[in-house]
Amino acid sequence: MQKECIAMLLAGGEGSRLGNLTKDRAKPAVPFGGKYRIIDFPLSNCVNSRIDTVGVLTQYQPLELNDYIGNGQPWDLDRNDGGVHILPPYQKRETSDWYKGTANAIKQNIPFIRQYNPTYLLILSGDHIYKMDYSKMLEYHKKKKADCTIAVINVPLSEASRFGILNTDEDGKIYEFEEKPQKPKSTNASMGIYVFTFDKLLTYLGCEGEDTNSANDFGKHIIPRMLSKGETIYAYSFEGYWKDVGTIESLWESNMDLIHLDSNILYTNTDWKIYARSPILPPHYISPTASVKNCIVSEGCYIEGTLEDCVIFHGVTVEENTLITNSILFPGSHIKKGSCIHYAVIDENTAIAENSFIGSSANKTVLPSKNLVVISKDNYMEQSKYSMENFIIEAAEAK
Ligand code: ADQ
Ligand code: ADP
Repeated sequence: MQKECIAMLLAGGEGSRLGNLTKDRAKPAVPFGGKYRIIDFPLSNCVNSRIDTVGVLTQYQPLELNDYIGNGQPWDLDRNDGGVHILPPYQKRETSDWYKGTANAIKQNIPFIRQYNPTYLLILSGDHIYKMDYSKMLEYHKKKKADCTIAVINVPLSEASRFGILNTDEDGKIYEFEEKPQKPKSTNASMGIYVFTFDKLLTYLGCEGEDTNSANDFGKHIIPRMLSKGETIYAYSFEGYWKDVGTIESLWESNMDLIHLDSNILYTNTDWKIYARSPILPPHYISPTASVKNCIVSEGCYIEGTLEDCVIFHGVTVEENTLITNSILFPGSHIKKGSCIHYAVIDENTAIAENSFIGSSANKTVLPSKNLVVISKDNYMEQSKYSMENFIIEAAEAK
């Protein structure tokens, strides 16, 4: 079987900065945007870009992610010829090894890739929210006769040291790349999305005589080494919405972006569909006692209280005399009578007791990033346990 290009989706990072939300699920399996999981975005982008073969590299807490992806049917990736394949690190018996980094994870799965004999390999991250046509990036890579092409976006200088930062000549050819520099020399940031000419990548993964020990990571090792050896690396500029949702703050912000018209990607460009595995639930019900403003409310919800600026996932119950603002309620959470919740993320199947007060002040001038509260999965919060002080402690632990 020969495919021109297949995708490898890196879904195995620990995601420690998402705190309790990734305690027992991998980062790409974290719920997002009312009915999705983060991984729906790159998987849907693949299908929409006509890339029909995707290897998903898992590592930490893969169970929920595996269950979610299943046979790939929601993304139309349940195929005999290609489709989606979950690749855990213990697959190969003899050289079974924990992935040592992003490039090492690819290297350990070369036998999988070779089955398709691809000319090009697309490498994706499992923790980004965006809509992107990878086929255009691939065309650009071919046109430039590049060895590697990196998708690049402009970021604020204050955030640049979180990214791989690069400089290009007028034609877009990269001559300088630094992974997470302390003093960034530009605001052109790598999105961690790469197209490689596969044969060339093999050389640098240490498969053909190269020293292997320092080839574990794309940003730290592979890209700098290719540049130093004079390989042709191009920047592919991306201008749409893109967010790395690796922290609680960025995850919260990206959810909130969905309820603000200028930054919304769900209700714009709707031809570019984002697919998800959805539960079969009745439509949401809003009672006469309820007030709902500027919210996403998903199926199977039962709302009797007041909601403002919230993202509410499926199967959530909000009882009467409640006030919930600037918050995200994950599937199956249940907010009981008389409770107030502000600037919080309530994880799956969490019941909040009557008359609880959760989160920081409802005063919108308070900076949410300092005060976001995360209430962990499958909890039943007793009112007494949660004084205001406790919330602040929980928020600090979540970071
Ligand atoms: P980071 O996101 O910090 O920077 P990294 O932690 O290597 O890079 O993770 C990249 C992706 O791979 C994530 O989705 C992560 O979950 C996953 N991953 C990490 N280790 C893995 C492993 N061992 N097995 C499987 N998956 C793994 C990268 C680039 C920067 C760029 C940013 C953009 O290195 O140059 O600016 O992405 O977000
Ligand atoms: P975080 O939110 O903690 O930065 P990421 O998903 O971005 O989470 O990845 C966590 C870090 O752990 C990354 O630097 C990644 O390379 C590293 N990592 C992932 N798997 C392993 C492993 N098996 N051994 C060592 N480091 C790993």
